[in-house]
Amino acid sequence: MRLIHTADVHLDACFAGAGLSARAANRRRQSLRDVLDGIVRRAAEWPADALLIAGDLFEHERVTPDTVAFLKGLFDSVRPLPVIIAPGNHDPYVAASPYAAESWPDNVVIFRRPSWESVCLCEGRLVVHGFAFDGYEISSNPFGALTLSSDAAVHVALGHGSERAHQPPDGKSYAPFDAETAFAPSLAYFALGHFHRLTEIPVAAGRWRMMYSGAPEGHGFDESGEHVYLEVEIDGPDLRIAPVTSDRVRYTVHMLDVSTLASAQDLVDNLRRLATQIVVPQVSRVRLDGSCAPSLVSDLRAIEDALANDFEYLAIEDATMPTEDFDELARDPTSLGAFVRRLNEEIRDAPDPGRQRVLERARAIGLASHRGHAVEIASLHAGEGRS
Ligand SMILES: [Mn+2]
Repeated sequence: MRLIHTADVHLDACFAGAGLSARAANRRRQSLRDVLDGIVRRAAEWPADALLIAGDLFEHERVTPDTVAFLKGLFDSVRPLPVIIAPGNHDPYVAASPYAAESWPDNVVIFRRPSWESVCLCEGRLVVHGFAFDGYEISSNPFGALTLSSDAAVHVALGHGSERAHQPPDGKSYAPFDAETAFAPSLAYFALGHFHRLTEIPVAAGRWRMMYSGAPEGHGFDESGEHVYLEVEIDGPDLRIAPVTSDRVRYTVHMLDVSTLASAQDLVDNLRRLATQIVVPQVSRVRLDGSCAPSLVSDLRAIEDALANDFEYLAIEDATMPTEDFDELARDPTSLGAFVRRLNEEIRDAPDPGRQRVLERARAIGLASHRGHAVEIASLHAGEGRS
């Protein structure tokens, strides 16, 4: 028996949280459609015996009529492949949901209640058990209440919820459950949605497995790295699960020390190398640190524009410290110029490297204090002391 398991596509997601521009968000929403399209086509070509979608296919509050038309057309195009949907907390089965209000192709099965229902497929050789969120909070939690008949069929469960031991500490839990209580004898596979990263929930010895496929493409910088869907093969007592890369865009966060770069061209070259590190286009946040000439980072928006073809989206954050031209400052016809000139001479004539470091710090602190910047005296002692 072959299954494809995906979840948490979040069609029509907003992307405001990732700080993207309206243009970038439009491109990201299209990418989510393209990713789902690829998974559904793969299910038809492999071919899978069923496509399982474990909730959060779209966002109820934002889903457009056109996205509903897209889904209907997509699912219709792979008939008679069964498409089984267990609505989650973002796409609950409520009266106003397109799940309830629209008619769907006859190969689409949508669970409607917060209690277990079953659908028999493949002339009764495959039974998929699932439930639906009936609101943003589920009215009754069905985990632990699954009972199966013991017969020759392959039994698979499909649902959306938070396994307690793997719940991210800052996340709100929905339909919480413990892995062991979710088990039912003769269950082969539990296809879960809600956690956006691929996660296997370890279960006690037996021939069943419990997986979160994760979202097939990330939705923000907190979902960086590769995303997949799962190809599951159940062959008698054998169960094989293959994660397949599905994301067409990947969120990445980089740090780049600019201290050794001579010009903005070096910065561009370094950013281009980051862009080619992985094969899929990146939605990247790059933080620059170290020290450099102010001219190197004076127009980062221009660099973002210049690299529009290298990155899906690029946001450069400047955390650099400016390096100073002390010879230039020494020519300044002010008391600051006189101060720098004097320190430059003392540094040049310093009797040893230790004394030279102290004088360099004194010059940096004097300059910072002249400009009204906060001066961290502790760093003077820390740098000098024990050498
Ligand atoms: Mn989700």
